[in-house]
Formats: sequence, structure tokens, C-alpha cells
Amino acid sequence: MSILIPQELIERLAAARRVAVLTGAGISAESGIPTFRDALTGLWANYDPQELATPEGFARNPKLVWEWYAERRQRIAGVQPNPGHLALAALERRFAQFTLVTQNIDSLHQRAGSLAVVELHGNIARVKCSREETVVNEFPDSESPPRCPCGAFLRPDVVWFGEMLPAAEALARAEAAAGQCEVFLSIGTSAQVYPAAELPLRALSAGATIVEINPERTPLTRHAHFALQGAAGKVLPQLVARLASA
Ligand code: BJW
Repeated sequence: MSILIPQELIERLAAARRVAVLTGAGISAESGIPTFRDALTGLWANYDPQELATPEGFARNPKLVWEWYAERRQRIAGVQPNPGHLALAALERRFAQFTLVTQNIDSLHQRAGSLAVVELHGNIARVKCSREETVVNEFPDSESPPRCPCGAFLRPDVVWFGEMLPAAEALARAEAAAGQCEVFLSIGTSAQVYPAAELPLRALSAGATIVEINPERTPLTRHAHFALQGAAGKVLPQLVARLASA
């Protein structure tokens, strides 16, 4: 089913030179990766986030957390970017300045061909020492979790609740893009987790047009100039096609 995309949105996008995008788990849902908060299929549906995505949870049960991430890493390796990821890669080529900020850790944007990707919550493919924070490229897979030569457990290089965002530099790039863009697209995120959820509000305060693409309403919806209620894998290719003929 085709979603009605207002002509005014196409015109604003066609006139824009600086565009920023924030993506969340919803954009990868159509690739077969469960989201976090969807009640039935979400990753949290069967687990308590406090046990799996906090440093305290890892300290309490490192084996459970390591194995949950190992399972997700394996699942991600077996999926492909979907039409939503591919449409964003195509969109990037159209604008003078285009920044794609993602909360996802799955590399699907990069695999779809996006170049300027800012990863706010790390990347599941990397592993780091839980004490020294250094990235470790080779480790024995006989232990769960394996240990760093310093003796501490290795952990996924992702950002858990209560942790600072890794690269202060990544957050600074995301904030700059949000503050400077003319159009900001928030795609497939429940807009509940900070500081990512603050980015569209920053863009709004700076005068940008805010566009949300999500089948469900979120706390951002009432602030959005355009709320396109549909799946990213359907809406984004339509948006790109309309823009190409604008
Ligand atoms: C579709 C679709 C389709 C489905 N198409 N759409 C201010 C106020 C209150 C609290 C805080 C605050 N500032 C900081 C905090 C604390 C905390 C926080 O935000 N808590 C909130 C829950 C209230 N934030 C932090 O702790 C952050 N750190 C920090 O702020 O450091 C400074 C600090 C330190 C100490 C104390 C205080 C401050 C770190 C946050 C890290 C989040 N980490 C995770 C795990 C990453 C690793 C992993 O993947 O395992 O990141 S949690 C999880 O949530 C993951 C996601 O990236 C993130 C966001 O979720 P997302 O992507 O929005 O997914 P869902 O599932 O929520 O939504 C999916 C959406 O898609 C839905 O809306 C669907 O409808 C939609 N959808 N199909 C389009 N086909």
C-alpha cells in the first residue's frame, strides 16, 4: 500500500542542502532484526533490559549478557539491508551535506552503501576490554565471555544504559548536524532513549522541518511537521522516487 507523501514535504526536501537523519531499530525490522520495545517481538519482550544492557547486569551475569550478544551478532550476520537502508544510501548522494546518525549497532547502513554514518551506540561487531576499554580484534571463543590479556572480561563495544556515549566526537557530529540541517528525518525509533531522542528537538529549535517515519506514534510525533505512518522499507523508496522526479 502506498503512503501519501505530501507534495510540500517533497518541495522542502528538494530545496534543502543540509539533511540529517536519525535511525533506530525500526529501520532494520524489515531485515528480520527484532526491535527493542515492540511488545510481542521486541528484544526486551523476553528479557529485562536491566540485566542485558547495563554494566551492572554484565557484572552480575557476564555469561548471559555475552551469549545474548553472541546470538544477536550471529543473527545480524545472516540478514541483508532492506529497501529502507538502500533508499537512505541513495538519498545521501543527492544532498551537499547529509549526516546519517544511527542508534543501531548492526552495520546495515554501511552495508547498504551509506558513507557518512555516525554510530551513537557502538557496533556489535567490535569487542572491547571491560576494564581498559581497548578494542580487541582476536580472542579465544572457548570462554564465555573470553578474557582480555589484562585479565578482565571482554564485552561488546556497544553503549549500555547509564554509560556515556563512546565517542564524544560521534555525539558532537550528530548534534552539529541536527543544529545545522534544514530537514531532519527521524526513522524507526521510539524516540525514548537519550541523548539520541534530543536530536530532533534540537533540529526543531534551530528551525528545521521535522519528518517522522514510523508506523506507530512516538513522543516526537506531536512535534513533527510531517508524520508518515508506515514502514520505512515502504515509505523511503517512495520518498526517493518522488524526489527524483521533483
Ligand atoms: C518501525 C518499523 C518499520 C517498527 N519502519 N519503523 C534524559 C531523560 C531521562 C533519562 C535519560 C536522559 N538522559 C539519559 C538518560 C538515561 C538513559 C535513557 O535515555 N533512558 C531512557 C530509557 C529514559 N540514557 C543513557 O543511559 C545513555 N547514556 C547517557 O545518557 O550517558 C550520560 C549519562 C550517564 C550516566 C547517567 C546519566 C547520563 C545511553 C543509552 C544507551 C542505549 N543503549 C541501547 C542498547 C545498545 C546496544 C544494543 O543494541 O544492545 O540502545 S538500549 C536500546 O534503545 C538501543 C537502541 O539503540 C535504543 C533506542 O531504541 P530504538 O532504536 O528507538 O528502538 P525501539 O525498539 O525503542 O523502537 C523501534 C521503533 O521502530 C518503534 O517506534 C516502532 O514503532 C518502529 N518500527 N517497525 C519504521 N518497519
